[in-house]
Amino acid sequence: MTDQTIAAIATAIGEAGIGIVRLSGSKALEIADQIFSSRQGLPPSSLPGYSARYGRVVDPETKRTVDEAVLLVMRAPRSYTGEDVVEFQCHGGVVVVQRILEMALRLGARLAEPGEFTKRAFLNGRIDLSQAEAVIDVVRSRTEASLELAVDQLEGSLSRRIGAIREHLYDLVVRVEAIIDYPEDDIPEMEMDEMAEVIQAGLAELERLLATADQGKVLREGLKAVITGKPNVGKSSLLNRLLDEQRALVTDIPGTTRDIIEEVLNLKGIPLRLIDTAGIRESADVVERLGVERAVQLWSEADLIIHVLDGSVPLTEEDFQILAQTKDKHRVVVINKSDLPRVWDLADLPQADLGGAKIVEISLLEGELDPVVDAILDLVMQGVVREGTSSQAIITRARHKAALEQAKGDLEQALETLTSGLPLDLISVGLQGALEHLGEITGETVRENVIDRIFAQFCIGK
Ligand SMILES: Nc1nc2c(ncn2[C@@H]2O[C@H](COP(=O)(O)OP(=O)(O)OP(=O)(O)O)[C@@H](O)[C@H]2O)c(=O)[nH]1
Ligand SMILES: [Mg+2]
Repeated sequence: MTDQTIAAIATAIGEAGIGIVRLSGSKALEIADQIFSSRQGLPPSSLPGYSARYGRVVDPETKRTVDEAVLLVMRAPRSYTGEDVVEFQCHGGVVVVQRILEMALRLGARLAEPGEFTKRAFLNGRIDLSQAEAVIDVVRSRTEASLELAVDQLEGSLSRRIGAIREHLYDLVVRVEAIIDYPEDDIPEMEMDEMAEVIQAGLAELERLLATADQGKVLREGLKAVITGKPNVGKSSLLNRLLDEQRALVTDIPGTTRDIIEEVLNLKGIPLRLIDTAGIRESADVVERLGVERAVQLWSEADLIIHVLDGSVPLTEEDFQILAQTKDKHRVVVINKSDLPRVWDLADLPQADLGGAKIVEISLLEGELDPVVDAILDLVMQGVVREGTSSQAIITRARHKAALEQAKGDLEQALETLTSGLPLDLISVGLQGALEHLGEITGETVRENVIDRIFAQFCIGK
């Protein structure tokens, strides 16, 4: 464990009501003593944990006051990181927080890495790894549903579920090892049945958790909805209408949108990552061609494709191509410009390429948007968000899903070994494997580089 004291600006840089500089480590109070002078003249190091004092931050070199501030003191081990922590709450200005940080660094602290405060909380056993991951999910939540999920996980909903499975498996390992140690005793039939039951129960629990993974991913990361279609059909108009703002340029010149435009929309609690793209066509223009290439690439990454067609102009090869190439995707087909005379109808579309697409006809210029929103929600609800959120743990991360799948494989192997009467050592190997993989979720058995990667996603000061 490191005894370096770290410091960082914990609030967003910019003008604000207050700005916070945070220090954590054995020297935090000593540093505070040198730069903070409280109204009553008590040095911070004399204060008990969980106290706040009003005073001035003074540069020890120039003796000049940098700002007025409130100092918070939290003492080890009862602090966020488990170490001594002090926070300077000063006026929120870019220079003020910067100056306080610089003084702390000058006096022996080092600049914190992204997520290092939370990493210390994990390393000091204040929270487990799944809870640390939830911290960043709370910060990044875009909708109430994703926030609720993150807070549940932060409070240990997943940790408890995983912990319970591990406990049962651990008991089983102990039993198996005991039998291996006394091989002369015959294993009673009942014992075997009981062991199989424990493994089966573990498997069922893993399956229950895994079944929530699709829903969890959508709630945490949002659903990637790509708006596509040939030029000038109204893709950018759709984006603007959904966002209720003039986000993308709309003109009657085909080929207006060239770059990818991405915005997040909260659709009844589900974060929808809406992506407007260049209209699909062969183009001699290099910039436009790059835009089209990126648009086509996005089809494969999309959770949902919104294909816009123009009902007022004849169908073209591009329309057919897009329909054919996106037919394996969840799709909403929007037939736009219903305020103008229609020159083709549904029967003209290749039925084989329509698949399960939801088809809506609207006018983005003057019609209601509800049919499109309902169609998107319909797909989302039936496809991914089956049960709605509940207080039970939901798997939100690919990392957790992968670990659960591996644990499941291990348990299946253990069960097979047991039922086919193979040596008990092999069962033990399977059980140990499952324990290890489950431990990766909570962090008991995780590798250093995985930990580093997780905390690297955090912001500095968290
Ligand atoms: N009459 C009518 N015009 C529409 C409707 N929706 C969009 N438009 C017009 O169609 C033109 C193209 O709209 P955009 O939203 O820019 O189309 P786009 O698909 O993004 O076009 P590109 O970016 O060039 O691929 C604009 O002049 C819009 O005002 C509609 O429902 N009815
Ligand atoms: Mg456009």
